[in-house]
Amino acid sequence: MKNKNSGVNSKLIHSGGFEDLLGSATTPIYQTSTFKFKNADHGAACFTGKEDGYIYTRIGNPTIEELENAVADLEGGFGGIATSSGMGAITTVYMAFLGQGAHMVSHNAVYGPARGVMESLFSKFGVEYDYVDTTDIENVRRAIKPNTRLIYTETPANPTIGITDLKALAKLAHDHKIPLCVDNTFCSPYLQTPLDLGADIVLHSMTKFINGHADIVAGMLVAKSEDHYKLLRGIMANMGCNMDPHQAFMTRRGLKTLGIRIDRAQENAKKVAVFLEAHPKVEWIRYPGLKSHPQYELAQTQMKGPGAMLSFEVKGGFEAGKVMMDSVELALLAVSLGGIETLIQHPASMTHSKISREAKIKAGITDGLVRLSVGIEDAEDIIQDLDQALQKV
Ligand code: LCS
Repeated sequence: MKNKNSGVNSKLIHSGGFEDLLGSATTPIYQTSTFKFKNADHGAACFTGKEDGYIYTRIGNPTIEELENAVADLEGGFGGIATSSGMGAITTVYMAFLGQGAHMVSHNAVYGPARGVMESLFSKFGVEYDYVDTTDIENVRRAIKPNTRLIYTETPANPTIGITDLKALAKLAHDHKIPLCVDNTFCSPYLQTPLDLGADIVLHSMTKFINGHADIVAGMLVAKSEDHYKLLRGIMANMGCNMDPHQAFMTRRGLKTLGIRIDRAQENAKKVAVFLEAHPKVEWIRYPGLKSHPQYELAQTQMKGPGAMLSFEVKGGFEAGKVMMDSVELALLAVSLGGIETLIQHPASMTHSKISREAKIKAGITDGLVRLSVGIEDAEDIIQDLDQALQKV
């Protein structure tokens, strides 16, 4: 964008920097696997990096690049690396910083497969790890070892909605010369910009709020430094977890309405949270916009709003929660989150089922925890739906 001081909603629409020769208002879908060189010298120069030019879509593509530039601009980073999925972004980060004998400290309440892939796959290659509650920075301090090469967290965390102090965590990481990667999926850059708080890499499952329409799976990494950007881009391209041009077009389209979607979902979530907190059949609720949230004060300063994700437990635990989930009519009983439709799911048996029960309990993922992603329907209808489902309990 020409005006670097533009507001976030203007950036959502106009960032990316693509100027179409024919004047197309949207970035065209460059549905091609490869690109013609001007001549042999040009081809060789593209490969050495002496000249700019597209080579092959796994390495780079204009439609994908426009999305990468837009998200990097919103996050305030050097550059973005789009991936086939959020998991593609996670495995790229692990591959970039961890190898034989290296150690990672991560949050104990991260998206289930982010932990599962470490425990079942990376451990086979001699990578060590500790999962601790990063909402208490002292736990991270105690877990750091001489061979720690990556600190990784999610805030708010999936599914406990725990909030980690990113400024404090970045300081600790940098005191030990360790990079910090933050999964910003639950907020999106509309509500939180971790690089501004000291993180080195931001990660997204763009499947969620950024695309927002439950029709695309996609991921993104944004690096603050050029060195990290180059490292991550090379690994993404070599692992082949690149985005597809059509996927990029769809995600870029979703990104344009991120602001108005989050504003609306968040307003709904605030009303739903107040309703659930007062409901006699609800045992507890975690929502960053409620004073009852343990990190309420931190949320006020670190996030631009409390977002649209919450978790709660129905009195009577899992059995009661199950009755409720089976009784919703408007909300969809489905995994994923951050879309226009309200989604309800049970992390212990669904998104986090591959983690041992002991580890789940330690992380606060109780058997009765139900996660709600509040959509943009009418708030009254969402509340009425949850109310009728709770009455069946
Ligand atoms: N990070 C977070 C915080 C997530 O919630 C997810 C997916 C991922 C990364 C992975 O992204 P993906 O590869 O799916 O694009 N979370 C899901 C969830 O909570 N339900 O279904 C998927």
